[in-house]
Amino acid sequence: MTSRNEALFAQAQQVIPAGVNSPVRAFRAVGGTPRFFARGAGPHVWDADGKRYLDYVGSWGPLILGHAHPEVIAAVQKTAADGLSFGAPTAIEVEMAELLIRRLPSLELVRLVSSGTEATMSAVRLARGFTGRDTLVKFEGCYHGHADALLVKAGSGALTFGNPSSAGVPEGAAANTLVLDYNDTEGLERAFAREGDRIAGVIVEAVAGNMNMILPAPGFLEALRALCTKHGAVLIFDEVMTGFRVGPRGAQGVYNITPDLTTLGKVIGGGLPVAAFGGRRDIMQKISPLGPVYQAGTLSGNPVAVAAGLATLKLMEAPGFFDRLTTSTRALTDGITAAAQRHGIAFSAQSLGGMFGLYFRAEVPRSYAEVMTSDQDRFRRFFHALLDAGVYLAPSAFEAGFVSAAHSAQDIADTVAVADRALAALR
Ligand code: KE4
Repeated sequence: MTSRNEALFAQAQQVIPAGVNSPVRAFRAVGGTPRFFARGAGPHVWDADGKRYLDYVGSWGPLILGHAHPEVIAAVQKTAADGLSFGAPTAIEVEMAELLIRRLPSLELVRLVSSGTEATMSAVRLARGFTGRDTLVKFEGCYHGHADALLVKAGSGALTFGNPSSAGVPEGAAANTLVLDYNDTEGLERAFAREGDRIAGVIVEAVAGNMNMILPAPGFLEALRALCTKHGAVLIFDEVMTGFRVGPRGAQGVYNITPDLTTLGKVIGGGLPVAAFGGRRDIMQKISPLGPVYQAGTLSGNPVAVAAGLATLKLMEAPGFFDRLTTSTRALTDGITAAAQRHGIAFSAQSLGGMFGLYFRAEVPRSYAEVMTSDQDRFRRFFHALLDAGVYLAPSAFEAGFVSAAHSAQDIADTVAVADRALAALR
């Protein structure tokens, strides 16, 4: 009997490329049929067949309170009843900007946009406009959305400019992007020694979450900060994923580094399209219409979306919010690691705040090269065993996972028990 998921997937592929509106949703990294979700509540989602799952994707990070939090839904309904969009300033956008600036001391001015891609694309253009330079530095394995200048893979040799990592990106759009190795401080120093006064900016995931989760090596972010300061390059922390996820002040708060610009998304929209870029006043004042760097958006700061984000961020101010989230995320990773050890499976895991990484390799990876040695076949089998048992992980060995405030200690224990049975079958 064909499941509704299979029927919907067949139908979707007739009208949407690969049946999905974002590639990772197509399950190509794990195989099988994507689940079409019909409903979410708290830590759970239900697919088109009515099957329930504990959700550890949370829409790729935004749903830090869990699905359909009553106060978030109420804020959205109330705001929507007064109109969906005006294309004109609204008070709620000011309230959101003021809250973001209160929470992140590195923000002096902030502009709201509708996606992480828009935020990073705008921040890169702003860094180039502010410095009058063209060269951009990014790191292999870090993902910053799909703007042309950021769809670039490392050049053929060390310190060579990048090549497009996607069809449709002109050579010229990649020619100014230098792709370095994440956590390679020496490589960074060599790049600045050679290109320093041509570097407009460096964009980095201060905690990487798009090559699975990789933490910055001791001294890496500090070196980045010092080199950007020395050479007048703009340091951009892409905190679309880590902002208000790994801690109350994002990765910049955990590592106590002040970037020049920060990009945000996901959590600040609470599940609706809100993202942002902001930072030093002297840089942000170059953005249109104050300055010469153009940037715009029909639905930027949309009041209904902002209402969801604002309600989410306010609910996260509850005393002990991050302590509880950190504890439950750590219980998940510690529990699965202990089970893997009992079964003699090469496995490691780590967490920071409400974000975690699971790796089918003996040691926690510290670089792109190391994470690429993970056993993808074991991950695929583990992923499907959990999916069949009602636990939904990110459908790729190279994505981070997310716990919400709605996941109870029992939910975490149940997940660990399911993982234990799945790991036993992997021996
Ligand atoms: P969006 O344009 O997808 O809103 O944000 C792009 C982006 C920028 N920066 C970071 C650090 C990000 O993680 C993302 C998007 N993350 C992926 C998950 N790995 C979104 C999921 C998807 O592409 O469907």
